[in-house]
Amino acid sequence: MKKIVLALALVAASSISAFAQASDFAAVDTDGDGFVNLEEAQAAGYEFTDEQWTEADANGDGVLDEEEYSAATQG
Ligand SMILES: [Ca+2]
Ligand SMILES: [Ca+2]
Repeated sequence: MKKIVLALALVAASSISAFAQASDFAAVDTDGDGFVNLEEAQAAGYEFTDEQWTEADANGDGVLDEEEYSAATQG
């Protein structure tokens, strides 16, 4: 059972990175308001903890602008 879970986690991790490379800010910003909120980020396959989200949201407005998004998702 543990092996299955691990395998699924690996598949999920590899598909997330593949998607991240193929996607850009505009694609993740599905409602087109110019910001990526946590729901949009999660829908795109990113998994942010509250802590990670707070850290990524440099100006603290609760959403990521393109600059914050790039910084959070690259590297
Ligand atoms: Ca948005
Ligand atoms: Ca922000």
